[in-house]
Formats: sequence, C-alpha cells, structure tokens
Amino acid sequence: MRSQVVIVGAGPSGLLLGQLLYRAGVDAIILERQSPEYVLGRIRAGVLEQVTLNILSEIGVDERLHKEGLVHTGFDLLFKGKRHRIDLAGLTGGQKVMVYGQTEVTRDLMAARQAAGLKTIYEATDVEIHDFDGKHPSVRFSKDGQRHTITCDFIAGCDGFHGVCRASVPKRSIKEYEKIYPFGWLGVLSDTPPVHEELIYVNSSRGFALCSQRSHTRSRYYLQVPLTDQVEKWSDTAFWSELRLRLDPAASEQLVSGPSIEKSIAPLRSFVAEPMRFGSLFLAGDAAHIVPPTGAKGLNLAATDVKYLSDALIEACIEKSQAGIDHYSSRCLARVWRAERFSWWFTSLMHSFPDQGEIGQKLQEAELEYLTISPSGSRTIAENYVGLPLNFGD
Ligand code: RFL
Ligand code: PHB
Repeated sequence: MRSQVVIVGAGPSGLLLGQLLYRAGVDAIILERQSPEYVLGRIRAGVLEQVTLNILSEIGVDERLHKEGLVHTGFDLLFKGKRHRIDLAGLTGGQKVMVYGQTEVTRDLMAARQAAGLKTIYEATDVEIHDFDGKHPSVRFSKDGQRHTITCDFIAGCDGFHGVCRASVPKRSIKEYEKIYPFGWLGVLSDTPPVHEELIYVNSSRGFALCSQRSHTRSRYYLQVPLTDQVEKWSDTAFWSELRLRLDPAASEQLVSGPSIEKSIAPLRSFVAEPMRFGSLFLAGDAAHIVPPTGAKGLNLAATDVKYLSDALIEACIEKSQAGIDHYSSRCLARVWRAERFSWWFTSLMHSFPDQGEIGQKLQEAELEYLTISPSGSRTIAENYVGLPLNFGD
C-alpha cells in the first residue's frame, strides 16, 4: 500500500486531520488500534472553543453541532459556599463556548469520513513506524492475522498519550516535561437534567467538583478524589451525596440524581514533549501533550495542532514547500505552553492539595475573591477559557 500521509490514531486529532487533508486533495490512511464502538464509548471532553468550531465549520462538519450544541456565554465559580458568574461574552467582546461532547464530534467526523469513502483501518494491531528520520518512511501493522506495510511521505502521530509514535522516537531526540497531580477526577454521566444552565466549577474544602452537561437531559459531573480510590468502591449514592456536600445550598437542593450510565476515574497530568516533529514524523494532540481537564483545553489544543499540521502537510504535498513543516513544532508549542500554563493554574486554584493544609484553602479563597471582584482578574480567566486567538502574540 502507498499513501502520502499515514495517520496513526482515529481519535478526534486523527479524524480531523484526515478530513482537512482530504478537502485539500492530500490522501491519507488512518490506522486505529480499537473498534469504532470502543472509540465512541470513551466519555471525555465537553467544551469547544470558537477556534475549534471554526475548524469544524471549515470542513463542513458543523451541521449537527449547531443544532444540538449548547452555546454558553459564561460559567460559575463556586467558593466559600457562594457562586460568582464569569461573564465570558461580556469580558471578551462577545466570545462564547459550545457544550458538545467529544463523543459527538468523533461521531460526526467518522460519518463525514465514511461519506467521503475514505479509508480507516480499525483494529489494526502492532503498528510500527519505520525510517521517519530517513528517506523511505513506512508504517507496518497487522489486521486479521496478516502483516501489511504502507509506504508514505509523512506520518502523523495522533495516537494519544499511550500511543506508539512518541514512544518510537529515540530518547536522546526528545525532551519530556511532566507533572502528575496527587488526585484524580471521578466522572459520572447520567440522564438527568443539569443542575444549572451553565457549568459550575467548585472550590470547596472537601475538594474540587464540576457540574457539566451534554444536553438539557444529560449531565456530566466530576469530583476530585484521591488517586488511591477505586471506581468500583464509589456507589452512585455515595457520589451524589458527596457532590451535594460540595455544592451551595440552592444547587444542592436542585440537583437531580439518577443512575450513572458511565463512571470512571481519570488521573490528572501536565505533560509536554518537545519537539513535535522528527523528520517526517509529526506528533499532534494528546500524543504530544496532556493538560489536566480543568478549563477544557485538551481537545481544543488537539484541534489547533491538527490545523497547523494540515496547513504544513498541504504546503509540502501540493506546493512542494518545506516552510510549514519546518515551523510546525515551534508554532504548536507556543500555543501548547500557554494552554498548559492556564490549565495548571486553574487546577492549582480549584483543587485541594493534601500538603497545603488550611492555609492553602484560605489562599485559594483570597485569590478567587480577587479574581471575581477585579474586572481585569475576571478578564484573564475569561480570555483564556474561551481560547486565545490563533495569532496571539504574533
Ligand atoms: P485520543 O482521543 O486519545 O485518541 C488517540 C487514538 O489513538 C489510538 N491509538 C492507536 N491506534 C493505532 N495504533 C496504536 N498503537 C495506538 N495507540 C493509540 C487510540 O485508540 C485513540 O483512538 O487523542 P487525540 O485524538 O489527540 O484527542 C485528545 C482528546 O481526546 C483529549 O485531549 C481530551 O479528551 C481532553 N479532555 C478535554 N478536552 C477539552 O478540550 N475539553 C474538555 O472538556 C475535556 N474534558 C478531557 C476532558 C479528558 C478527560 N480524560 C478522561 C483524560 C475530561 C476528561 C475526564
Ligand atoms: C466535561 O463536560 O467533560 C468537561 C467540561 C469542562 C471541563 C472539563 C470537562 O473543564
């Protein structure tokens, strides 16, 4: 087999890249280790920035999201038992975010790929990437017991944090920066109406909580839990009563509980691999970086990486110019570090850190008070939350 580009991973990064390349006339095959059902079963992101919406519009995958997505012009910060609204639109000249689940984005991208008759090989195992620092890059994989080779010009590593692409780069050629937080997020999805029309980010002495949603009838809630907790030990009843204890009295009373349809614990990590290009191998999305989910930057960052990568690959394949691919890594990393900083800061502000004691809680409350009273403090949160413009700092 031969293809100009081989994309490893059919998560949002890989599927989005496939669609951007297809529309420019660059051919790409996607290899995915899991089945489509498995990929759609992972419950992850929920908030899309305008920049991400623009990219989805550019490839014409925005019809359902405009029908079913929920436009949010603000969110609440809850601390010391009271809620304070961050007016995103008012503070940023009218910018908003869209609540539309990653599962739905992935479903829409899969449908667009299928409608265009493009090739995704699911359940491709033992993927190996070869000669990406030489002249004849190729990707090998197994499918139904048979080994296959695809020769190509470029390889896009869109295979997430645990993928094979970053792991194939020699250790001496890559520098990894990592911070692991001493807690995780226990997430519950339930077919119950959201407790509030907008999201509520909660700082409480019992730990962080987040009230999010997927639709008017489906809620997504998270609780900060110790890393040692096991999800099987958290009954639905225990989850709802702990969430109630972290909310303000009005929200606690309004909260509608019900059976969980998904429950899982995710660890929190800040991680960046530098650079993001190695010869003809390019890393994008979670394969290159992870942010803790506070602030909802992960999927949005994946989308902008892929936008930069598609521009670079289109320039290389169609216009035969190297300039884009030479700048890919530095262009992405400037944006990545800004989002890393915001996600780390927002995580540090909102969670209980076991080693920081009562003074840590008091200092967080003082900072939250300052941020919500000071218009410039509120604006700093808002402009980062809605997403910095693509040309920020240029
Ligand atoms: P993914 O989604 O991990 O997809 C990678 C794909 O690669 C496949 N793969 C392989 N395929 C072939 N061969 C191999 N050897 C392979 N190894 C792996 C995998 O099966 C998979 O299908 O990475 P991608 O595409 O870069 O997308 C990144 C996003 O998924 C991620 O950043 C977000 O989900 C992060 N995130 C959030 N981001 C937001 O922007 N807004 C949010 O509200 C938000 N909330 C969240 C989140 C992540 C969370 N968790 C669970 C980490 C909430 C949570 C709880
Ligand atoms: C979600 O709905 O899953 C979600 C929303 C906002 C975040 C993180 C996750 O900051």
